[in-house]
Amino acid sequence: MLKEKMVEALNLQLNREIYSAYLYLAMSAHCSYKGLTGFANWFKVQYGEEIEHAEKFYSYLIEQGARVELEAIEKPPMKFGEPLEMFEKTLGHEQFITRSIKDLLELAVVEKDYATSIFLQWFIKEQVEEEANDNEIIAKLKLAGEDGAGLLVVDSELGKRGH
Ligand code: OFO
Repeated sequence: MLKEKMVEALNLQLNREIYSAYLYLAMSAHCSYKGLTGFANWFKVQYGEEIEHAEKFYSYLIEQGARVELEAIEKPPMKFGEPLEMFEKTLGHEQFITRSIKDLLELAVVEKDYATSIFLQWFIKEQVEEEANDNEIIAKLKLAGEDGAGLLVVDSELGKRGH
């Protein structure tokens, strides 16, 4: 059985994952509006991944017979600027999520909650991957610079990201 402190922290993370999904859906809509269909695709796939992350927390709480408490989801911004700025914001958000997962793991270790520690390992690895993907795209966008043709090459590459 999970301790109350842990149930609260896991529910908070569930909310943060849903917010991540919401944020990336808003970014996808913004890119579609600007005609950047490849970027829109990338963020839409990311939205789906975040829903999966949220569902992992949801299922873990259910499996442990713990309370699921769905809190309000914060409204994401509507304006994001140019693609480079968007990916810098994305990286910043993922760094925040990484810290949040690490805090959860620290709590699990302090509480000697071995099951939750093991459950969180997947997220620790996933965050390394997410930050690496964002850094890679940021590097490409920096190379493209102000060059519209370069931006379209990155857009077409991101359009290939599958579900
Ligand atoms: Fe983007 O990894 Fe979940 O939030």
